[in-house]
Amino acid sequence: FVEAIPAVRPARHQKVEIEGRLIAVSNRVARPSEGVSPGGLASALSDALTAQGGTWLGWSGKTIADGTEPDVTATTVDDVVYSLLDLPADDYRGFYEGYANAFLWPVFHGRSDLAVHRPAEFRAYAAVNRAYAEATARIAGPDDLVWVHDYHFLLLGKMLREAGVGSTLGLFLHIPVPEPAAFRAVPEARRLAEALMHFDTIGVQTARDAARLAEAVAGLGEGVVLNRPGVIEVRAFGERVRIKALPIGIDVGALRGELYAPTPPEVRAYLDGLGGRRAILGVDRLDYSKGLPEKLAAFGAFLAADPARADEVVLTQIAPISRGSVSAYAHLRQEVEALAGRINGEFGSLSRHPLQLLTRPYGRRAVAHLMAHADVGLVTPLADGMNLVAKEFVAAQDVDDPGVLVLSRFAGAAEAMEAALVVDPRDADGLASAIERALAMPLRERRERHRALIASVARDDVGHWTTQCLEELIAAG
Ligand code: ADQ
Repeated sequence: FVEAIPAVRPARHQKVEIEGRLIAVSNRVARPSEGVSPGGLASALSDALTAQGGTWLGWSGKTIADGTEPDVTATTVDDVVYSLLDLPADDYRGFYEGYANAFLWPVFHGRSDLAVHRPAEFRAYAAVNRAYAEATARIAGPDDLVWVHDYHFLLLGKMLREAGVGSTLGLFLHIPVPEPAAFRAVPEARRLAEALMHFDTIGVQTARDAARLAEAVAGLGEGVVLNRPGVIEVRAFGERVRIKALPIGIDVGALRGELYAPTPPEVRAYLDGLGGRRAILGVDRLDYSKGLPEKLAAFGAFLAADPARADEVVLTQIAPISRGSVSAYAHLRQEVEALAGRINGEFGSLSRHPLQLLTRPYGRRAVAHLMAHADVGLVTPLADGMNLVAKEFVAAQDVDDPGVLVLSRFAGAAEAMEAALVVDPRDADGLASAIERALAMPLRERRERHRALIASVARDDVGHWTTQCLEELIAAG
């Protein structure tokens, strides 16, 4: 059926003319030599850098003895310099597992109740940001564009200026922005807000995030918010910054390319084993922001409404364990496994289980084929910057006989995907009804909804995103 897929323009980044070089900064770096097929962000950055030439600065994956000076090693592949930092083990742990993932991540995802704040971890976060600032200062020239990624580097703008970097500085925040009150409650809120003001431009996923960030930062600095068409300007702490919604997209061509390859044997065996049952699919990292307990509870409610359905459908939930060393994730795993066991215990039979929970990772090809053959995709986060799985699910569908996307209104993706069945995942009965509606949806309606969705997913793809981000950096300079 892949023949029925419409032609899409390649998502590869189109080169943008810049005077200097592009310097991308992110925690993780994907080098071509590693031979891995990286996820969305890494391949987007890789494409942009390959087209533009430039430097990618990030962590080497290695830690060094505590108290040692961070070490930078540079290697060049084609036109891209990979500048990789070895960081002291304690600093890295406090920065990454600590302040970034056990504190900022929950706060920014509206889960301040799960946030663990330890002053020493903030000091480690600042030390790692400082190490990145110094490494960047050694390579950045005045005409270069420095493009920083994500919540790991909220202090970097100010530190780069203090290290004498005169380049244009941009931050892209991949995660959602919390309500201003939650931002203000962060012990270091003023310091973070002031540091953010030293970027020239900040990209976020949605218009809502842009408005929230502007309000939070301006509020903390007793500044002003100026709404201009498509961009917000904040003046505070004696600085000015542009904040703009630049929704990230996927590489539609690469995803579809996976569908031309033979179906992986494990997926083939699974499809053969369905035996006429309808397939519902979930693909998420095992993260409390992804709404997994809510999704499973709603599936339980869907089965409880008519237990005979347990023989007619199967929900396959792929949820590889992530950040296992952060305690909230260990609890979540127990909760999700217990719920899955309960649902299968209650509604399963000697021969069939209505729910398959798989906590090991699957490759991109297997996931693409699972998506292509699913009748319903369930993407139900409680908070999510964008959620690329929603876009991938749409891109993987057969245009003549597409599956239905059920999408949480709390995913950034929902801002441009109104043709999905948009739900509030906290409402178990509402979500159960959406599953029912998706399974019963007539072909004509499925096609109409899919046509609207694929049009926006293909138009606002990852190449469009990188080009827009670079144009915004140039405009802000
Ligand atoms: P993530 O929270 O990791 O990313 P998401 O955007 O859904 O979330 O996924 C990123 C990639 O990982 C996708 O390509 C997806 O296919 C893949 N992936 C997710 N779960 C998988 C699984 N179980 N098995 C195999 N592959 C899986 C952060 C933000 C998001 C934002 C992205 C990009 O949290 O909101 O969309 O960055 O900006």
